[in-house]
Amino acid sequence: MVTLYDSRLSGNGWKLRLLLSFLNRPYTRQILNLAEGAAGTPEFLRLNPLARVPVLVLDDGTPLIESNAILMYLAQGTRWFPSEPLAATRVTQWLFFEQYDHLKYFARPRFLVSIAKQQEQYADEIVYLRQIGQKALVALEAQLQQTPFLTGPDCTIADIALFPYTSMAEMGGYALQPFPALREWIARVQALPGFVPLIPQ
Ligand SMILES: N[C@@H](CCC(=O)N[C@@H](CS)C(=O)NCC(=O)O)C(=O)O
Repeated sequence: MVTLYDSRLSGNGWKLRLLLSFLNRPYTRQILNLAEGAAGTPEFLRLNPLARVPVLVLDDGTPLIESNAILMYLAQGTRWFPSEPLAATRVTQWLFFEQYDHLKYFARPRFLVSIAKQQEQYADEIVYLRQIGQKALVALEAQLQQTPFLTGPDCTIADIALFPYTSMAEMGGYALQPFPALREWIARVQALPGFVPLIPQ
């Protein structure tokens, strides 16, 4: 069975727990306390020298890092990652978008505002991050005005990659009210069979 190294509130880990659940694939979850430096131990650094979660360790001990790469690995050969070249490229395009244009601009404000509660101390940085993140919301809304999911009628790992930090955007001070198609998409993903919340109930 695969082992997922995760933290309690990691949106990147949540991506993988969503896909594992949609695939109905059993796994063991190891929850690290990042605030206590659990990702910086010599044992963990052997799994990921970048000292970050998530890491997925395969049955034979091989560690996989980078959430979207792990999504691609797990979803290969399933309907969550189409194999036809153009469809696969459309999915991959959103995975790169998530890492370059999205992740930091949502994860960091969420952390500063709602987890570390350092909004005042980092006010300028938060304003800067939100200015860029806002463009990502506009891009997502434009696509979702046209298709129910990011690459068409079906949910793929593109949606799974973008879902966690977009759905938690308000924790970082973003307003989702002006983005109706995006809010409908969030509800659509939440309604999928096998959906799991960030914090399991
Ligand atoms: N690009 C990486 C980002 C992973 C990441 O930022 N993980 C966060 C938790 S969500 C982390 O471990 N942060 C601890 C740190 O950077 O010190 C991915 O998509 O997996």
